[in-house]
Amino acid sequence: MNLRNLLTNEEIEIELKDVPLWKCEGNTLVREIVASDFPSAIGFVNAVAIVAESMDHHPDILVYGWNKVRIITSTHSAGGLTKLDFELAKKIDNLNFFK
Ligand code: H2B
Repeated sequence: MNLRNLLTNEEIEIELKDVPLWKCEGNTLVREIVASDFPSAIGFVNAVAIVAESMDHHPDILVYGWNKVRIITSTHSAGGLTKLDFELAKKIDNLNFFK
């Protein structure tokens, strides 16, 4: 199975069960984080950047309201969600950055 193949709605529903911190918004996968402070939010963003670069799969990242981070992933080349987005989500969760 090609990781960059577009998933069906049924496949997305199944994948979502493995990433309860994430929700589907349109054709993207989103996680919202409230960090304790700005440096912590930025530290998280840096950790996500390293994971994303290692996968060659790059989410949109929004830092706002001094301590909030919104991670938005979709596969641009496929025009929607693929297995790669869920792999990225799991790797970000496994960082366990906010204990
Ligand atoms: N990130 C995301 N989110 N979607 C892509 O389709 C994508 C990417 N493509 N990172 C990668 C880079 C591609 O441009 C390179 C050439 O592999």
